[in-house]
Amino acid sequence: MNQSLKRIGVALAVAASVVAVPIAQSQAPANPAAAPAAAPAPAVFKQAPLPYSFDALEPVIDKQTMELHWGRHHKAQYDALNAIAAQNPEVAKMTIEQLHANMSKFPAGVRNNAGGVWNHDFFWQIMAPADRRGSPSAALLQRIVADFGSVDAMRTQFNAGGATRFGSGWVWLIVKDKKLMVVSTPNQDNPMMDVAEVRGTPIIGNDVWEHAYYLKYNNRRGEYLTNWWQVVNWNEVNKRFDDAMK
Ligand code: MN3
Repeated sequence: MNQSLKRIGVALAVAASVVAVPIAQSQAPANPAAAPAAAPAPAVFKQAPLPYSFDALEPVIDKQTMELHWGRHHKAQYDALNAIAAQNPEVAKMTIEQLHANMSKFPAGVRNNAGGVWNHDFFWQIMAPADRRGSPSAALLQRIVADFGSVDAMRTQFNAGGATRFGSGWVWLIVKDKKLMVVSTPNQDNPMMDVAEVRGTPIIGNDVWEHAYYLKYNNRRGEYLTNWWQVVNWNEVNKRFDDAMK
């Protein structure tokens, strides 16, 4: 059976269960067959596989957190964005980057889900297993020292930005006008969006939603922020820095 027939089958099964099952029952997790209901119609936006194993960032980020973060939270954002795209040709015809540049024209659902899609795609890439992490390039180090005084000072400012972000959001190291800056954004916003307070190109970013750290660190966001630097993929950060400085 091809994929579209499978999808139609799922959609029919879901439609039938929605009609047949009273609301009280449909809220109970009694019907495992209904689980694929979250799968959207034809996927315009496709989630890439995690570029390493779920336990590759242990002990800094635990396997279960990665499984839930990539497999549930990030996937749900792809599914929701695809569900919106299925109803909205304007969304379906744009890339994630084009959506970001035009975010002010779209409702909150696009902002939250396209933001979440981009943020996590980026996040997975700027972390790596131990043998692929590398170190900051000479050009990046020079820019960090010029803009912050030292790598430690940059990290301190970045960690403070993450620690003081009230509720959920992200902290970023961005390139803006060929200089580095630390900024933070609420929810799934990011500095690529036309609605961002400060716009720039992220080269490092950390997710400070509780789902990113709570299983292992509980409420200790500061400890997570400090430890997180151990898993940064400097090879990828260097590349993004070079591109942003062009
Ligand atoms: Mn997250």
